[in-house]
Amino acid sequence: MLKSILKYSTVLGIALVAGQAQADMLVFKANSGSGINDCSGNPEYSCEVLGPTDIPNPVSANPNDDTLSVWKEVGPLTLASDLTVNSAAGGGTIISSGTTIQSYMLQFDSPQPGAGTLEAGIEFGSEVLGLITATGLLNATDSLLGAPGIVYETFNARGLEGNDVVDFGADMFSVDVFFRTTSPGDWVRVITAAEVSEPGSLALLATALVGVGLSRRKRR
Ligand SMILES: [Ca+2]
Ligand SMILES: [Ca+2]
Repeated sequence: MLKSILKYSTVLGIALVAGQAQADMLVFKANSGSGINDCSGNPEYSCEVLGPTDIPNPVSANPNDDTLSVWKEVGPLTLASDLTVNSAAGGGTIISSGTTIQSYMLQFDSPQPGAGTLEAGIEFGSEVLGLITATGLLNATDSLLGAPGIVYETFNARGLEGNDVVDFGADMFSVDVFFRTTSPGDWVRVITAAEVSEPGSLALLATALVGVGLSRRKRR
């Protein structure tokens, strides 16, 4: 976390020196095993992790506010064929058939006149495998990777433009974004590995196994 903060301080410093609009930083924290459920950052902007019933349906250009919205889409899903992404974590643009994944949507659409900017680090509960950032590929993967029952409208400029930056975090469990948006905003689909048991469950499982071991010993 400290590393992230330092990194953002550096980025912000560079942005200020360069005389660009000040970037506002948000950090979404992962809740292991169940994706992301917490966020913090500059009060000028906010972030919201949407539950299944909170996702606007159909998903249009709205919500047009200063909120970075993130929602869980599909998973665990075992890919029946290679999935083309704009950027795969290991290089290239393919996540291999047979990989079990989870998809998320990130969406930021500022209502400001002119372009709004937002910088964020988003941490996930499992390893990030790929990013879908181009409008065409976002639209093309909605049917496979979109949240069940949600209608995704397609827009020109839905994806990222030249001023936007999105990259894999150094820890492989996070994504760093810098969005410069006008409606319909900037949308990124993040593909992670399927979530594994959360540490709490693992700890409970370990306790349970120890319990079984003890009771077996007792029987002997
Ligand atoms: Ca943009
Ligand atoms: Ca855009």
